[in-house]
Amino acid sequence: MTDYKNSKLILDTANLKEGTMKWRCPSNIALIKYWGKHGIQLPRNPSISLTLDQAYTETEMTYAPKRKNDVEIDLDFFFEGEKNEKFEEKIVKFLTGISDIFPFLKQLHLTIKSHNSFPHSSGIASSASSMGALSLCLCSLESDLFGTLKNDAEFRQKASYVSRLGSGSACRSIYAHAAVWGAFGEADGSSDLYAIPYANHVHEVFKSFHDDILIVSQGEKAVSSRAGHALMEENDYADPRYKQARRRMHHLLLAMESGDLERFGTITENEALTLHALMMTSNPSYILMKPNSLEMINRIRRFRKETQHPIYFSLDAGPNIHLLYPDSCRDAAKTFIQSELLDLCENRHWIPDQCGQGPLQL
Ligand code: 2P0
Repeated sequence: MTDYKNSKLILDTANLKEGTMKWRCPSNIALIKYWGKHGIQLPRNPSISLTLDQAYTETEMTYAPKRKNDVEIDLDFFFEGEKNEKFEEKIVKFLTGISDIFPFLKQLHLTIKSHNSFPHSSGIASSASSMGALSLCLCSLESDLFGTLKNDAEFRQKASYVSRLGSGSACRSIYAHAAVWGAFGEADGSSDLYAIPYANHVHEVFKSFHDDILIVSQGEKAVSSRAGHALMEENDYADPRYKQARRRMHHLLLAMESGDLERFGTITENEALTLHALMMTSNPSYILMKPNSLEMINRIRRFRKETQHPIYFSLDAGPNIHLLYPDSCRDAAKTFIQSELLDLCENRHWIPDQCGQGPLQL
């Protein structure tokens, strides 16, 4: 089993110079959903996602010798240009938890500045992009200070592993276009510990696939994903759900390999609704979709039936609708959004996005 604990990564701080690293990491949309976990973000079932492009976090990390010796992790954290104590506390906890992987973190003063390309309160999951960007900075830091992780595959695998410890879905954001996370016999090299790149196994049509995010509500979610995952432990449908996810994974991987959009879309929509059905059947039960989410779903299905355009939807753990379609439907989708969906969006707000190249070092 991969274990990244490494007590040798200790610095000679007498000769340490300041340095900075910066990464942009996009968010991702799961097609087969990760919902239910054990241990430290170990998934109950495998998942596959498309990596987005325009919805991203940029994180800059500056290091210098430690200044405060009375704390384990000496960190100043700025979010959207302002010192943010709440996030700082969370990140200190995360960094403390991974200090057996990066023991040198206890020898440094870190300044981290982070911002999102999308409004913080837009209801878009930011944990995937923010944990991805932070983990990439940490691996770059190790690489710079110790000359390790020079091989790209090795670098990304460690970044994916570390980001999973922060937020499960983040581990899939490390790779361009598509990623699989969770041990699954049909995906060679897949693991519960980190995601693997999957772009080489999917049809070209998915490399320019669109995912426009229609903002139904920007409010904070009533139940966090962390709490939602935990409720799966007592959900009566949990076991059949995990079996179903594996069956759907099998069919979706085949559909994505061959470019069968109808099969892709049917499975993707069923998965999105299953995720929300699991929330509704949790105890206590909860509902994150809004009336306008359902109205959009009805309009998307009606539009597809009338026009035969392969335009489908997905949902994250929230009320917003992800509109998924191939680049060939770009014009039809834009007209459809403007004429039928924008009036259902909060303040007519939407984020055009698409499948992208994955993280970028800046
Ligand atoms: C996913 N989601 O596969 C699923 C489906 C949202 C919908 O994983 O507790 O923030 O940090 O591992 O990754 C969102 O939950 O949860 C999520 P943690 P995370 O993308």
